[in-house]
Amino acid sequence: MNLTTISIIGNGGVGKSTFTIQLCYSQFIEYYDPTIEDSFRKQIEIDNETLNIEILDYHYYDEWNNRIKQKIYEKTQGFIVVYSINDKYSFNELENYLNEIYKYKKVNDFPIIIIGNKNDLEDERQISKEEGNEFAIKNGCPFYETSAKTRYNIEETVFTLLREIRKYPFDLDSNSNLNSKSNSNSKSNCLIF
Ligand SMILES: Nc1nc2c(ncn2[C@@H]2O[C@H](COP(=O)(O)OP(=O)(O)O)[C@@H](O)[C@H]2O)c(=O)[nH]1
Ligand SMILES: [Mg+2]
Repeated sequence: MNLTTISIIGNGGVGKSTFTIQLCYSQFIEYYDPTIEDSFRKQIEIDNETLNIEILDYHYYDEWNNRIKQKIYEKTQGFIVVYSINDKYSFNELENYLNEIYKYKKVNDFPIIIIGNKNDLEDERQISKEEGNEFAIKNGCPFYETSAKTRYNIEETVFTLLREIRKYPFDLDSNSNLNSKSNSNSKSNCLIF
């Protein structure tokens, strides 16, 4: 069965697990044990096609040895890179996550979507939507603000990433991305919702 593997990464507390559970089970959870490292599966109907997706929601990257990380990054076909609109620090870290992807994938372009989560917390906002959008444009990635609480833009995010993955010239045999090094044309235009 054809499986599309997506990893969700970003600082602790930005809502990665909540996002994943909202997507897969349509539930908002206040607390999810941050030590649980998990993968979730879901069938998604997109553009008249049924896709099986696997979302890897892993934690504490920094403490991992590189081999485990390498394995996970290797099988990932698209990344959701998350910050939280009420946490400037998580926004400032985005660049490191992107660089890490490019380092492990040995490419300078890959299916990545950037999301500013917790957009229901308007009163606590530290990063404007424009700042998020500008960062995404600079890095050639689609961008959404989302709320894993209200489900705002959760499915749209995943649909857009799946379309990015479909456009990307993965090597069909190995599922790697050998062809993509010089392929900067496939970078998407930025979307803001
Ligand atoms: N208000 C609000 N809270 C959220 C949202 N997403 C996550 N949270 C809360 O933020 C906290 C951390 O979320 P979690 O998914 O564990 O973060 P992770 O460490 O990135 O996996 C939890 O208390 C969640 O309920 C959101 O979109 N809005
Ligand atoms: Mg988590």
